[in-house]
Amino acid sequence: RYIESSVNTALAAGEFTLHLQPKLRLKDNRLIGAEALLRWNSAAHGPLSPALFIPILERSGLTARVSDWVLQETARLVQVLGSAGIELPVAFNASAADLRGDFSERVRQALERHALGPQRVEVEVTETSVIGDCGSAAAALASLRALGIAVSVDDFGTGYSTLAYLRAFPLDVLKIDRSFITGLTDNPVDRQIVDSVITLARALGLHTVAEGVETEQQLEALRALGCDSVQGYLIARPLPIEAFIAFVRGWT
Ligand code: G
Ligand code: G
Ligand code: MN
Ligand code: NA
Repeated sequence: RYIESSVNTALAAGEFTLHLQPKLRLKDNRLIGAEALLRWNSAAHGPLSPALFIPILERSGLTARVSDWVLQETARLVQVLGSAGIELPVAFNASAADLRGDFSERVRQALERHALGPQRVEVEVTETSVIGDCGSAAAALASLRALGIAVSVDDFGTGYSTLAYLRAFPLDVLKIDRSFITGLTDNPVDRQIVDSVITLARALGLHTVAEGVETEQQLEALRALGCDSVQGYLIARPLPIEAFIAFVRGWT
């Protein structure tokens, strides 16, 4: 309850920020984009994890203002990156409630307002976020893609109906959940799952991103399995914009 009442205050006080975590393409070792991850540095409670407060906001129907802020802030950060000579696309996370209504129109307007082409932002949706609302979620994703905006399915393999989602939703990128990457190098079952997911994604023409890559061994195993890109602490943690710019400049 306290969280609910403090959202508006927090937005006004600038307690929300987006940190950027880079994605690395394995075939040429180039950075291909970033994921924007929400941080709430609460004056009253210290840093709060989105894993904690997003579900609370969703349950109380309070996501709209925060989601709108995330969209505008993503567009602003893309502009800041552009001014620093960095043309990488930035993906933001969209939750279930975001996909209802005129989502693609709001994204289009944000791009227009910041004079950005559709290739500069991407949308990550979790499987669970579209459960129960297949028709309208699919329509929202289809109109995003019609605008030229790439759509990723996040946390792949953790929801239910995983495979049905690949059939129901128009997608560009499949992000393999971190829980499968953790066991990749010493659990044969995890390795087989990751192998199969990559093979499946390829057959469907989807780009694969492995999440939560923390070790060199995991990265090499993913390379051997034909994964396209990786994201995780091995490359970089989610970084404030200035640190992200410095990281990109230092990347060779
Ligand atoms: O960065 P971190 O591991 O704390 O994120 C925890 C969870 O919060 C992840 O599942 C992530 O997808 C989600 N998340 C992070 N930023 C956002 C956001 O801006 N919007 C939504 N809806 N979820 C987010
Ligand atoms: O659900 P989603 O994939 O959007 O959540 C990403 C979350 O995972 C973020 O909270 C981010 O901080 C976290 N994260 C990113 N890279 C790593 C990593 O290498 N290891 C761990 N444990 N968490 C990570
Ligand atoms: Mn994500
Ligand atoms: Na994820």
